[in-house]
Amino acid sequence: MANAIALGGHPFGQQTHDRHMSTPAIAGRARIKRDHMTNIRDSKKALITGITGQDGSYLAEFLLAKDYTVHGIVRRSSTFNTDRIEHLYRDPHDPNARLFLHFGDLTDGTGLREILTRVQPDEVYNLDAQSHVRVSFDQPVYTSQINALGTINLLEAIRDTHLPTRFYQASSSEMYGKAVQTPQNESTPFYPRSPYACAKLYSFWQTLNYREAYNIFACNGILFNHESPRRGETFVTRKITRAATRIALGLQHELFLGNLDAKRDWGFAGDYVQAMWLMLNHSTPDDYVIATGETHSIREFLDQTFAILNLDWQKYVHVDPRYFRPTEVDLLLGDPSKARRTLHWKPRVSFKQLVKMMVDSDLAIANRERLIADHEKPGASTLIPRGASSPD
Ligand code: NAP
Ligand code: G4F
Repeated sequence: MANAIALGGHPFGQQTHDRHMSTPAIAGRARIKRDHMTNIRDSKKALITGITGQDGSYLAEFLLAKDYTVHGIVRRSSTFNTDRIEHLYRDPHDPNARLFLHFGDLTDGTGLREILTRVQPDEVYNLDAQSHVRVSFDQPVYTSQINALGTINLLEAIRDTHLPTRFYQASSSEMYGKAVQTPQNESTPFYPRSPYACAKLYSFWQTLNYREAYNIFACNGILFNHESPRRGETFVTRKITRAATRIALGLQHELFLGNLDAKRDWGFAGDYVQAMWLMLNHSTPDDYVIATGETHSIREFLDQTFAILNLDWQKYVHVDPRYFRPTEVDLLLGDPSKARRTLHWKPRVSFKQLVKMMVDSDLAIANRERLIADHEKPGASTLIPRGASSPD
């Protein structure tokens, strides 16, 4: 259910100069507003790029619960792209508003400088990306512009503005690619296997270099795959839970996937955003692997998902080579001991709980779709094709 979120303008919305402060009720309200503005001034400020994505939405939630004022960069689009943060947003005129959005794009360095100068954040979380590995083979230049040059645009803006802001870079386990060692930790050499991973590697080293060259408090979180009910629908986990629940309700009959033998270390996104914050709030900047320390194949994910629904996935799943990647990452398994030791971080949600959480959420969505289908055409075919032409 998308609707309009107002963006831009002054980050704190309208100011509180009220010509009618003399009436007690309004004076009271003005005092509340003033108190709120004082609170806002005293609270820490975070700026999140990619706030409309899976991680951005969980991180915004997490920081708001910690009393931060949160600013997010949203790219302009002709349709609404703010669904995942709808529940957090309040009109900027609301005295309790603590989430503020700004139009911007990581390819626009001038715009980034302007936002940084206006917001003066204590912490910057760089989460935006063309985040789909398969798509990066089709759009390697675009992917590099966002995932590599976008980061340097942001780091340069921080350097130019001389802000003492702390910087988090969303690095990825994809950088291990054709892993030369298992499990992978902070010392494992990188071997990227996609335009996505090559671009992320560029940003990893730039982040580290800005830390060493300019003394910026900059950290890389090398995050292994993390999922949730808010995961984009073309990543394999969500593609499976969406399809399985729709199959269970007769809305779909088949599911086409690529390589079923790949293995991933899957955690819950809500747990992983806490690690991002812990990195920026530690005494020294550093790079950390964030993972569960368990790996599972796509087949195992299918087993778990379809078992919850009392279905046999072999009856519905077909392999379609169009989903194969020119170069695949066969096995990822992270060793998060450094994060456990130094940041006292550990994942809370198990693999089984994660799958159940995603199935429950998608079942609720499928039930709503079922109701609509029955209401619109009682007795007619209930098949609603989804993503038939999706390349990923
Ligand atoms: P996601 O759901 O795909 O979100 C990506 C975000 O980036 C969205 O808000 C998107 O905006 C924004 N974006 C894309 N291009 C942009 C541009 N040119 N300018 C401004 N914003 C742009 O990804 P995620 O799963 O939350 O991942 C967050 C970050 O962590 C990404 O950098 C990803 O590469 C990295 N990462 C993810 C995982 C994982 O397993 N999830 C693991 C390791 C690293 P729209 O909403 O408008 O599309
Ligand atoms: O869900 P995936 O698309 O995630 P992938 O490629 O591991 O990338 C995700 O995790 C990275 C961290 O390691 C992030 F940096 C990145 O931004 C993203 O969030 O694919 C997982 C595996 C792959 O081996 C893929 O080949 O699932 C396999 N797979 C099999 N069939 C499929 C499909 N993947 C997708 N997306 N769609 C399929 O039909």
